[in-house]
Amino acid sequence: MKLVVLGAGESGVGAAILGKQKGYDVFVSDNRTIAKKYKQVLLNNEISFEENGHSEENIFLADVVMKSPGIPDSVLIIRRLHELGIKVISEIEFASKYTDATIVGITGSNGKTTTTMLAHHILKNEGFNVGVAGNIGDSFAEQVAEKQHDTYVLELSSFQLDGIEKFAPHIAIITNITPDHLDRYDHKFENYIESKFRIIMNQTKDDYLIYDGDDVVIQKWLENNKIKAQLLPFSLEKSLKKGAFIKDNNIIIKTNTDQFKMGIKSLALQGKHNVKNSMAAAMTAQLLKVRKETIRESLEDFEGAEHRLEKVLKINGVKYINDSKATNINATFYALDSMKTPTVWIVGGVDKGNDYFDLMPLVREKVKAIICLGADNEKIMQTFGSVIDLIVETMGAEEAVKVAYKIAEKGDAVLLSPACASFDLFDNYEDRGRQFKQAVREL
Ligand code: UMA
Repeated sequence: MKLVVLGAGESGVGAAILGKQKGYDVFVSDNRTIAKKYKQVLLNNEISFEENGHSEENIFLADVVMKSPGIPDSVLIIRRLHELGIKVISEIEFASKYTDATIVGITGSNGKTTTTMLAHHILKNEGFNVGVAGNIGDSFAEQVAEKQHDTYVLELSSFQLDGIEKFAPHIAIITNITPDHLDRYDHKFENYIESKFRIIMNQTKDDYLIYDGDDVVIQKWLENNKIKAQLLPFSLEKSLKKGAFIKDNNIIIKTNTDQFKMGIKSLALQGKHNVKNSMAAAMTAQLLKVRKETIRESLEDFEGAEHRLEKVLKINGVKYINDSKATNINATFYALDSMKTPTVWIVGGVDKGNDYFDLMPLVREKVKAIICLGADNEKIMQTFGSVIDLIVETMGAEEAVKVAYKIAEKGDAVLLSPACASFDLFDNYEDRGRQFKQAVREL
């Protein structure tokens, strides 16, 4: 069997390793120069590859193609593969065939990294042999090849879900659905919603869907579609017979016969959205029969995700906060909403179809200056030019931090919450966050 892997990044190289281990004739193709680190892995594993272009004559010999999530369906090579009827799947689909592990799959527009890390943290503390993968960290396929975990907590992007066929998580979580990545979905929100709900398409009545019961987009979809999995909503607004809700400042979780209770004040992660993330992770642990004591302790001592409202330093009474993971409007909405002091806001990058007007009330209320950090800042300047007096364009993290340092006064905050992807000026959002933190530390 010939496996062709398109894209030699984290998912592609992981899939190639697993494919080779399972006896496939593997060929990796990348249309750019392959990063040194990945090229070395391919060479070490004696996996054949090409770079700086996709050669059709090799690729069309495939029995199955694994497409990296960053490659859109609209590119020529993928369209041609579809025309030829060659199966194109994601790394998640490919890897899940080769593991019997219990899978927790977490998707949503925001909060999925935090919820994934929280769920992983609880299960690990309970002594589970658990891996964390998907849209986060080391490739799922590579871990299936090399680690043999019994349980995986997978953060799943819509791109990864687009390429599934039989993948069926025992527990699926949808944290929320708000517009994101619309450039990859014909600018149609409904296409993106459908993509997210692929997470439940192969579940059975023995599986679970944990979801935000206050999210109208999710509610509406569930009203109009049949689903087999058992539903466990979480809500901040209503009490529920089954699911997670708030009563007298406590989180209450009711799954089947079991009940769990914990004070909101003792959660390590504060803020409304984090209460929801904690509820979803705790419900997952409850379903997997983790002791209540472990769930409670883990939710109390969790340290938070890097690049997600991460406190960097306080300098001259000014707080510097790294929220580089905020790559869409909704994430930045949460960030600005959580600011309690006047804010110098660093924003911009690759816009995926943003409507910045949703942020207008928060910007009026909290933002004293805007620092643009992107190659093209036209839309941001046009939107906020009439309400914010001071808007400065910068072309790098260090420059943005230096400008922020000049503008911010004691008691203010400097918030990097870009609402955009990072690929114009940085390798990825992690690179952007790290460069920001480095620049702050060097002030
Ligand atoms: N490439 C081609 N042909 C093309 C286009 C790209 O060969 O037509 C090549 C590139 O040259 C590059 C490779 O494909 O070498 C990159 O593939 P990729 O962009 O899918 O990157 P990976 O390294 O495989 O990382 C992916 C996820 N990236 C994306 O979805 C864009 C990572 O999520 C994920 O952590 C990783 O798989 C784990 O397996 C990052 C992300 O930004 C964090 N995700 C988006 C988000 O969170 O918003 C969805």
